[in-house]
Amino acid sequence: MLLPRPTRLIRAAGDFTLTATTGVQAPDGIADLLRELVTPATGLPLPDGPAAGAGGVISMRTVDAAQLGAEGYRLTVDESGVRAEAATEVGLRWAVQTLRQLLPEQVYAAAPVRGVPWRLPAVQIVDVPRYAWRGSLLDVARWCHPLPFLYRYVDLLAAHKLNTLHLHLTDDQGWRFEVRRYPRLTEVGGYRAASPAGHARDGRGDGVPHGGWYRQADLRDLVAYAHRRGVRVMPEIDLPGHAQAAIAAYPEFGNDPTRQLAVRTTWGISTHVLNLEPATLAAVCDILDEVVDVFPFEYVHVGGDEVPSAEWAASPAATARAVELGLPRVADLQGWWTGQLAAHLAGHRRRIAVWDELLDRGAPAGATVFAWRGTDRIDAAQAAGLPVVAAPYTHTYFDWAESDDPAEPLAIAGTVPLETVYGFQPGDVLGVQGQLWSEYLPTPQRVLWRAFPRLAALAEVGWSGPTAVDVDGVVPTGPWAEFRDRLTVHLRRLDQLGVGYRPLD
Ligand code: TNX
Repeated sequence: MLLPRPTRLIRAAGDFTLTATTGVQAPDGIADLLRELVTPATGLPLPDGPAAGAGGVISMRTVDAAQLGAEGYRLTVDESGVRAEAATEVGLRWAVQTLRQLLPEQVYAAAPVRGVPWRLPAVQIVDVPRYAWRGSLLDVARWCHPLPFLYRYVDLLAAHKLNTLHLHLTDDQGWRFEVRRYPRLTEVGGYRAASPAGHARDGRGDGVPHGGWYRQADLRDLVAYAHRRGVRVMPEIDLPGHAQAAIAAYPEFGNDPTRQLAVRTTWGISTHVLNLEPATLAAVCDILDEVVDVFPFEYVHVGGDEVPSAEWAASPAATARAVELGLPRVADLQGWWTGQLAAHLAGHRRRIAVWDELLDRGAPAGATVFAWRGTDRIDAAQAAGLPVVAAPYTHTYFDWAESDDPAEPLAIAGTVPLETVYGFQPGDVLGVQGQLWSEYLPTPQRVLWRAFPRLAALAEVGWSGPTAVDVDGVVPTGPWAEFRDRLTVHLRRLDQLGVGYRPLD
């Protein structure tokens, strides 16, 4: 009952039970991960090396196996023990997660559970993901979720073989990334006076200040922790719109340096955007230098969604620049400006990721497009010859309600039902990503309620693809029914982890 469903699984006769004398032979990082994930609940020491007694061995190693790709693995359990092979350590990390799912669900408990035989069914698994990018966006700008929750969230991604955490670190309502060179970004931009009470369309404020931000050193530790689990962290600095917090901190970044804006206290889109002057571009490049220093991942997301161009149209400097560059519309300055960021980041050997609005404003060559405004934006990105991550709101916006039941907690909009997520067919893309914009997700509890089980369905879309196969010898009655049965079992794992997910209908 694995989730996501493996490429191939054959159930063999017999089983293997982990005991106090079961040993581990694996690269250090893999053996450590196995113990981190299995020892707390089982109490088993899983010492290095062949077992002292007759406890059998868990052997995991990298081999020359190009067909397994960057993340695939083979896993065999028989009566003598466990063998896993992969071409990379990342593949072995996913094998560890599969091993954990093969154990009784109590293995997910945080404290020792007695009286459970830690029995693994004999199986032969070959498992290779369908998509290289399997992501989850967490918006920590609208609400600054506590650092320990980010660790927990990384664990949950890894448990679903999701390999990318997209951290949306800045927005109109808050700047959460410490920048040494521009300390006011967090000192001022990290705090707002109030937030909407109820739905933003009702126009009421709660009068309660909110703020917070992450230290670079803490983010570095988070990145290292995620790395040990096979999860890459992609930072997003949303530019040049959704940047009112930055303009509140440094009015000279805005289009009217004499105007002191506040960090935005309502949701929606600010009309205030960065100016396109060389000094501001240089400052943004300085900021990005600190970003790449903290986040080693190849991709840096520079936003670009929902950028109103009215301030540029009203700015003599911006309109003159558009003319000088031969751009037909002042809005096209965004494409040019983002190209400057791409060139700067290329100097750090980084690629940029952008929201699909850039397709309409001259997306820089080589940018990876995050298609969110419907599935036709996936086609648009492909028509432009750019790599695309499928993130359409119709299938992957988990901040939307799951049903139109009036008992649903307040959501930004509705609905993205679980079955719709599972039925998503992204096509020939780099990968898929689920979005948790946090306007209406003020607490970790609410994030998890909205994330699960939809993120589990998306994990399967990203890893397994849409074809139903015969798993565990059970012939599925249909892909959805088969998934639902497996999900029911999987939810018991989430129960052990204390994840307050939305119950199935
Ligand atoms: C649009 S999706 C936004 C976000 C909001 C989200 C709410 C995207 C690239 N921009 O700023 O949080 O809608 O669903």
